[in-house]
Amino acid sequence: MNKDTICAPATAPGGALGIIRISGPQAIPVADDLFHAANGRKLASQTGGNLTFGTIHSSDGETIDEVVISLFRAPHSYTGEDCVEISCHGSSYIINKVLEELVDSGCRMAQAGEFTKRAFLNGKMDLSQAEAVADLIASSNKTTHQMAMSQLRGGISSRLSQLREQLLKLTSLLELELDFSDHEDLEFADRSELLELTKTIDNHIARLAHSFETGQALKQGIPVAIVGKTNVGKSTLLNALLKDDRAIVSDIHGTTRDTIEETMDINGIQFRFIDTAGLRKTDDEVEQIGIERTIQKIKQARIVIWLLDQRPTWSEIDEMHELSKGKKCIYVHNKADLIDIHKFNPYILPLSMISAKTGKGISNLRKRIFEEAERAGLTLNANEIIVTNARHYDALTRAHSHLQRVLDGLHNNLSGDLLSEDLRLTLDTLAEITGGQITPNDVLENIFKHFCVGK
Ligand SMILES: Nc1nc2c(ncn2[C@@H]2O[C@H](COP(=O)(O)OP(=O)(O)OP(=O)(O)O)[C@@H](O)[C@H]2O)c(=O)[nH]1
Ligand SMILES: [Mg+2]
Repeated sequence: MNKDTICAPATAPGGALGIIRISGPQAIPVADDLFHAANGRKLASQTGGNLTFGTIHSSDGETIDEVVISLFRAPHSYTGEDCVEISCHGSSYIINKVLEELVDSGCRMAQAGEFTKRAFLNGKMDLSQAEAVADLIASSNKTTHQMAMSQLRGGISSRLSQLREQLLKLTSLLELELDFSDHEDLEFADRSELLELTKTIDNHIARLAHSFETGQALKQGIPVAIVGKTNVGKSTLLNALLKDDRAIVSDIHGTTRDTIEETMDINGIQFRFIDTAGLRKTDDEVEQIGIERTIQKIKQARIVIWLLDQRPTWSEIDEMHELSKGKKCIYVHNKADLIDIHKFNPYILPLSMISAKTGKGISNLRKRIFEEAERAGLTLNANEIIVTNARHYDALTRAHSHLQRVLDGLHNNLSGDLLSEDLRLTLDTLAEITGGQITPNDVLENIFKHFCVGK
């Protein structure tokens, strides 16, 4: 348990209101020292969940502000400790003055994340939920909000606890084999059964680890590269998609030298549009570096918009396919305003017509980009767990490799004690994600819970 009482501003400066948070054993008496309740009652005499209006005073008698105090009593608070939240006016003078008084009365300024750290240490949430709090605060669109909310509500934790149950079952089966191997009348689980169970668990872990790539794309914006020859209107298209004059547009071939990235929401999903240097043969060294970057960006993209302004040759079509193999591609013909559509000879590629300059076809293109993201599995399903945190991904990858060793061991008919060791490592590694601890007692309990010895 923490003995310190900590305090910190909980709101960003500049708003109409500011909230100062205090947590710890002295939170209530310290607040009582500064606060004069309008109803004359001390906070110490009140139950948790109460709001009290009054004034805050400095030790030298200055009235600092009129405030509302929210009182939370342990364990029914965010941190699990006694907590006080002072809602005052958002002036940085007021907030600093109140904090100064609190520190003079024995509080310590909280470190970054310390309230949430205490919530974890006091068992109010597990580690992955604590991390979700930071993600929730950072969320800027529907998807990142939804992912953080799912994690905060224990989405990952409950999936991990299902996997843990299955791993414990597997461990129990193996330990049973070890403990009673000299009892010839006892039957043990078939090794092929163990193999099947291990494979199922491993698939789940691998799938979770794999979802990290999607999680990253959703968090940072799904990368969409806009590529094509010079002067086809890539920068004009970027500007049209963003509804902003972001990139330089000119009729000089090779205007864009470096890549330009900008994010934008479509239907609550964040996309990262990347304008690139036009593809052409050039002796210009700088332009050549730009073109190499374009090729890199195609590789990193999930969706590639191939922009054209004239009919491509067969070899150009082959080249486009080759460069963007494995990507979701959208072929778009730009400068539709210059074409007489009745005389236009459509080409082999399935194609959208737009005019980046006049805006024609852009909203359809946006729709199409969203559909491609859906097709690539980059939109959220209600029950899907997506890993967005690198620490979780790291633990899942390590758990997967421990379990691979168990699988190899089962294939090679290794003894149960060697397999148990890797299983334990898998369990411990997964437990790192939620910050839980596995004790050998769990294994024992599980043996007697699931099996009846002597049957
Ligand atoms: N008529 C017409 N002109 C367009 C359209 N889109 C772009 N342009 C013009 O085409 C020229 C090239 O546009 P950019 O957007 O700079 O082309 P880019 O593909 O980025 O060119 P680079 O950066 O050199 O590779 C400019 O003069 C634009 O105004 C369009 O839809 N219709
Ligand atoms: Mg350009």
